[in-house]
Amino acid sequence: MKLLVTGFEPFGGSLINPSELVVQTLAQATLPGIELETAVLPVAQTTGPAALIQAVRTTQSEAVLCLGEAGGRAALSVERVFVNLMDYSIADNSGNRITDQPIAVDGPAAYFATLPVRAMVEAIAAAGIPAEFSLSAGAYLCNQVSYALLHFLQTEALPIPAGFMHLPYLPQQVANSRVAHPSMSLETMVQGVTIALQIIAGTQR
Ligand code: PCA
Repeated sequence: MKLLVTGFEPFGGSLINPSELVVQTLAQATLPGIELETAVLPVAQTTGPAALIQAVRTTQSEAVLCLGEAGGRAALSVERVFVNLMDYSIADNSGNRITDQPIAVDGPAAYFATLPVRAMVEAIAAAGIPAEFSLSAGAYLCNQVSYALLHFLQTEALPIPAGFMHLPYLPQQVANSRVAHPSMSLETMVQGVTIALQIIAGTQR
């Protein structure tokens, strides 16, 4: 099965984004039964969603798992729902800070993820890796690209399961912080995302 997994470039003044490192690591991996396509998306209002949809079109992937950083979360966080709202709390990497705007003017209020989210969370947790559901992907780029992708797939009537997983900070992102933020090692994140991909592809043993 051909799967597309995407991450994001660093944003908000940070020099690293765990999702980019996870995607770069997975790009070197061999997963039996899975043909992995990868992309790293810009954290930008117009080019972020456009790059994702372009990657889906050009790779002709059969399912899509997008990844992004959610600093402060303690577990691999499988998003269930994406709302039709851009309400950025910080500017994107192009310097735009959009507030109170819909993503698609004529779109529905929200889309649910179409990946097997329960099986993903349960399989990751069963492997001893912290995993959880999340009912909000925020109102920034992670929510936006996911909503835009699901809206595109719905509009084009493409039966491609798609969804999003937020990742905690890496240890090196919090090591010198005065606040005690949770973190997870790159190796553990890669292991958890690999399990999610195996669930999506139906190749988990
Ligand atoms: N996290 C941001 C955007 C890019 C990323 O990795 C978010 O949660 O919206």
